[in-house]
Amino acid sequence: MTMHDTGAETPDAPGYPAEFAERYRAAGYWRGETFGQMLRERAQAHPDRVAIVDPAGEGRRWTYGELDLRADRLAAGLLARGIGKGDRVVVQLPNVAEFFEVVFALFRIGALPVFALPAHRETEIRHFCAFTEAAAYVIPDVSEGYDYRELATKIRAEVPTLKHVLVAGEPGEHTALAEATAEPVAVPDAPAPHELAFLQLSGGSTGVPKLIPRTHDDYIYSLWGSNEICGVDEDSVYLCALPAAHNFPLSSPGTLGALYAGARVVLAPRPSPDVAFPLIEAEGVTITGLVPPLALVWTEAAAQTPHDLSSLQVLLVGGAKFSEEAARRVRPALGCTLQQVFGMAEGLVNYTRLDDPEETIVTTQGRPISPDDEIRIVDDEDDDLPAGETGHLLTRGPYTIRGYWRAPGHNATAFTADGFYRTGDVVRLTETGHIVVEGRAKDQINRGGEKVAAEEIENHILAHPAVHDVAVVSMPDAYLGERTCAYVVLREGAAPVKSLAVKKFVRERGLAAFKVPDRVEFVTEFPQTGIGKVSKKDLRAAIAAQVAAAAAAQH
Ligand code: OOB
Repeated sequence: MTMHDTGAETPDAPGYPAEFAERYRAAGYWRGETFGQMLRERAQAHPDRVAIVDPAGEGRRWTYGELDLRADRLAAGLLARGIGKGDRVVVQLPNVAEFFEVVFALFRIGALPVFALPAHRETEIRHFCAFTEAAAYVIPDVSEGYDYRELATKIRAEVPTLKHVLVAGEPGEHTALAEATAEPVAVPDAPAPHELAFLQLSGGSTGVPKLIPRTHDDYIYSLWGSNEICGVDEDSVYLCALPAAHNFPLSSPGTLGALYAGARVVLAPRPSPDVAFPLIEAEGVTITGLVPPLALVWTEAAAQTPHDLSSLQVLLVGGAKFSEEAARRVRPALGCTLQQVFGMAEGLVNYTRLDDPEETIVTTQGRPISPDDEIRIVDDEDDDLPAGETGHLLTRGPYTIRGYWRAPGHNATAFTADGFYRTGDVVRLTETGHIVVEGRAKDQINRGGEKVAAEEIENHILAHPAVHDVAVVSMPDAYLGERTCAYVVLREGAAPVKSLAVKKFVRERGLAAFKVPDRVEFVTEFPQTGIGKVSKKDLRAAIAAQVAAAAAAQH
């Protein structure tokens, strides 16, 4: 048996066991394609079709032929700079056309994009660059008022492996992407389909975000599988309204699914109706994806908009639980079919089907892409529960990872011995095999689709000299679903600290703004569980009661 019979086993991450890889290939899920080849084939088949519309700046429209050539030129330039197969490159770009030029150039040479979000700041970026020993970091110049070049200067001084900073725009002291290109060359050691394509970020529940190794084979399956379920074909127009690097707009079916289909991708610089609605009208957008809070904003704004939204056929909503009440409003307000999506960057993605009865569409989070997605619903002891009961969701399948990147210790608990991923989600199955998400067992706050690992924020707050102990929990919120609340116990004798000072302290540690606690409550001790651990359940109940009482007092 050669390496090629296996999944993506590397010293850095467990791959798919050979018997599974064989099965996934035999079933036709893994097509033996890479992203580099995929783009080349589309460009050869229809060079003049528009691939990417970037309305920012001069309003660029790149054809498949142009995207393909740009990727080739940048790939050659990166190789000339010594960046090659297996090297990690942290990519932190907003929704701009260069995002695709960069990731396809990296895919082609087998370098691995590490998908940072535009909201990430010093602490996260330093970790991604240092932990992955990144060779390069790709940024915009200034976006949403933030100068990424200054951040890059700082990180570059601290991370010895980081030799290159490439800037989409004005480079300052760094290198412009446009200057980093070269005449296309034959790539010496192009990646094979079973090899890693990129590292995606985990929403996480631990101190630092974990990295998710995805292969060309497995991810491309999730793309064409999603395209079939969501009705994406070459006539589709996908609006990317969420941050492009996130797994949902990237692959469900997302921009990469759309490109796989030979469709058109339209990039929205922001997801608000004033930006997105004109784009829907102008470009004839047929499908897009939103997190629940934005879906609510859109359904409300649609009633007054002068823009013609009639081209929109499908609205995907996921990333966090979409309430039944809100789900019912989508079709009447937007005139399109709602498709709920319950997915995770680690793999498994569930969709309601376009022809599901309306009741199923509004009350469930869908069912898996693949007949070979294995679903187990278990109790705390990992024993399977009787049909219909609520429990922990474990999953294994043709596009779900078998382990995080360089995290053997964490993998031992995040996966079962036989390779099931512990999602941390608490779900039940309906008689039709649809999943209903009932809750969460992982120590995470889902802030309208943005994931906050409690432990990560706790570690930052603990660094405050006046803080003795801290517990971060979710609190209910009418708009975001959940927000974060930090319960703080101050050190004995410490001078009083204001809640604003705690928030400021966290912000100044250089974290994404969505991780700054929304509320800080000071207590003298924590409620305990029977075995003497902090009872987060009681803390959640306490803050929920406070929020409810405040809401009642307002009415
Ligand atoms: C998506 O991916 P991640 O990795 O940011 O977060 C995954 C987690 C899930 O484990 C679950 O806790 C939550 O986000 N989630 C949902 C949900 N969709 C995701 N919880 C309730 N209802 C839903 N519909 O969030 C993601 C990846 C691909 C497609 C869509 C979402």
